[in-house]
Amino acid sequence: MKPTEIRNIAIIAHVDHGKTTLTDALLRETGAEKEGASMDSNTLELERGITIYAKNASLMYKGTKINIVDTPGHADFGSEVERVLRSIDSVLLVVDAQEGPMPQTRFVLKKSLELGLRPIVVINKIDRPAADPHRTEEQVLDLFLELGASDTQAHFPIVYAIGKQGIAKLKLEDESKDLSPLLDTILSHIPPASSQVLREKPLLFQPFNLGYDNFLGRLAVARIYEGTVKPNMNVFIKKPRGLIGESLPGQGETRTGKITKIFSFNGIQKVEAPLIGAGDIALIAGLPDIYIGETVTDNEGSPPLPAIAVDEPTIELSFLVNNSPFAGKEGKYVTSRQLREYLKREIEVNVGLRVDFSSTEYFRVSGRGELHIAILLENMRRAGYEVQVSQPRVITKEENGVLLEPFEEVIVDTPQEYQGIIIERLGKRGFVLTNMSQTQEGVSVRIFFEGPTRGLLGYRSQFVIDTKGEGILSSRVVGFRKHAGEIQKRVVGSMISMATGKALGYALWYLQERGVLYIGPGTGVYEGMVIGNTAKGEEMMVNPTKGKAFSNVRSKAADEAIVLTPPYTLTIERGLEVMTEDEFLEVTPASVRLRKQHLTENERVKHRRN
Ligand SMILES: Nc1nc2c(ncn2[C@@H]2O[C@H](COP(=O)(O)OP(=O)(O)OP(=O)(O)O)[C@@H](O)[C@H]2O)c(=O)[nH]1
Ligand SMILES: [Mg+2]
Repeated sequence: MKPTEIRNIAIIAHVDHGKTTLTDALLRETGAEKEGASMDSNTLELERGITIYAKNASLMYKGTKINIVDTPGHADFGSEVERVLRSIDSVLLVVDAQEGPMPQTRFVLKKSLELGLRPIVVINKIDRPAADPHRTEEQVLDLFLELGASDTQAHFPIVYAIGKQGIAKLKLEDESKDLSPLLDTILSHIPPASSQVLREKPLLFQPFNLGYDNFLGRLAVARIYEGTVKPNMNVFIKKPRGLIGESLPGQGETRTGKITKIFSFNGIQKVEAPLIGAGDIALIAGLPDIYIGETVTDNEGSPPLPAIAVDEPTIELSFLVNNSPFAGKEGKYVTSRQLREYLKREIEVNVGLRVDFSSTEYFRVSGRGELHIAILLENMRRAGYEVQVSQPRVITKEENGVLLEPFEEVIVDTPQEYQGIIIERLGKRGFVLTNMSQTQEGVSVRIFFEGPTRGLLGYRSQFVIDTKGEGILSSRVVGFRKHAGEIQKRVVGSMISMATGKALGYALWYLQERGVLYIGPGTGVYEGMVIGNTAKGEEMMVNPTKGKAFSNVRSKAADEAIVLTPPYTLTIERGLEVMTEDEFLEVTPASVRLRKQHLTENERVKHRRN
């Protein structure tokens, strides 16, 4: 039997521009998956409507196998995308026809161009009311040129699409009922990945992702560059050499291993295979300590492939054993050893994440942004863990005696009336306006800023309030720059419980006048727990458990007059945003609580004095 031809692509874009919807539609149209199946299969992904992990799928079209990697668009997960790009032959660069290129569009395109890939541009969502495919196209071309695209790269094919309806066309005026124009472009534009010559070489692959199977353990996801992989093969595993100027631990070292089972993708399922040849993407079991970027070969003499670069973390915080008065009540895993084991496992698959295990009191965790950390915590609590974390801080470093900190590019789309307050607030937080344009004459604007990540921490919820939920803010780290000096943030004070017990409606009704509450009636509270914030910025000791004083004459009318505003319930992300330096966020399977590090007023006073 003649092996099938293969094409390997990744689908890349800014967050929400429609990658997953388009991938799902491609799988459906070619019969690879049924109605209702989605690449966003993880529970957190389904709940949040965003892609968190890069995932593989495959489909058959006109006798050719097309492997597709759907990638996350959120900037915090940028390193997921980078790794994938090394192992595919081209990308579908999806751009929302209404929004145009956004920060993450630039980032993923830049990485693709640097790797010499020749993208196919998909102008998507052309059905949106304010879609402007021509303008978007011009902006995309400008972006290619600005990023130094070569001549061949800048002559990219364009496909217009409505991913949601499963429609693609080569010209806007074309009639189309399906995605075949896009599929045909993939076949004609992307070089075949497989060949007889490649298949006959010694085995060579490099994992770009890791998976896990309850029975088989760790799985390597890899493009087979050369040769053919089979079950029960003995292989050599080589650690990568560092990038230029970098030295990696154990670089160039070789160890041996034995592959047990191999799988390829069929739709979104993995299917066991007797052999997988060069050009295809495979899941490989049997190498328990395999890591991203290592080279696997059956030819001891072949040199390791270059390492896969991963961006540096930008924020850090401490993870501690939960020692709140409610510790151990809601979680299954609460000890330091259990936290350590979880984090050890996590850093193996979560590539943008780093953990310093050297302290006995806490684990120092660094990541690519607040969402990156929030997802980690969310996964931990769902797995039954309890943990406490400190306020996230940006990572600074010194180069040639100059203090540097991470900077971000921010793009805001907002109704025009809110531009003043946004510019003012971001200005105070160290952000400089770099560009501004009308997106709809007299109605909405797009504003570009640059400033320190530090200034952005805690700003997003303010932004939602300031724009009445109508603004869109996106950002991405552009690198480490000279420290921006002191910045002004609005300080909110904490409302601290001085009692332990259950919060009562009557007490909350009284307290809600003084600030925003994080809890509702019936919530268990302890001394030192933060139950809300105070608008004026001062700290306030309160007693949320206090009932109404008894009086001889009970007045029914007065009891019924209690009307409580719905609380601003803390999620992990909200908690990370509102917390201050002297607080911990307590995360358990059932609750997210904010607390003072020192629970009693006495201890706090003592601590402040030192
Ligand atoms: N109007 C319109 N909406 C679309 C189209 N395609 C997708 N959407 C919507 O856009 C939103 C985001 O779609 P996704 O496919 O999840 O976007 P994504 O690029 O995968 O997002 P991330 O993976 O989080 O970066 C969803 O609400 C889709 O229903 C389209 O062609 N037209
Ligand atoms: Mg997605």
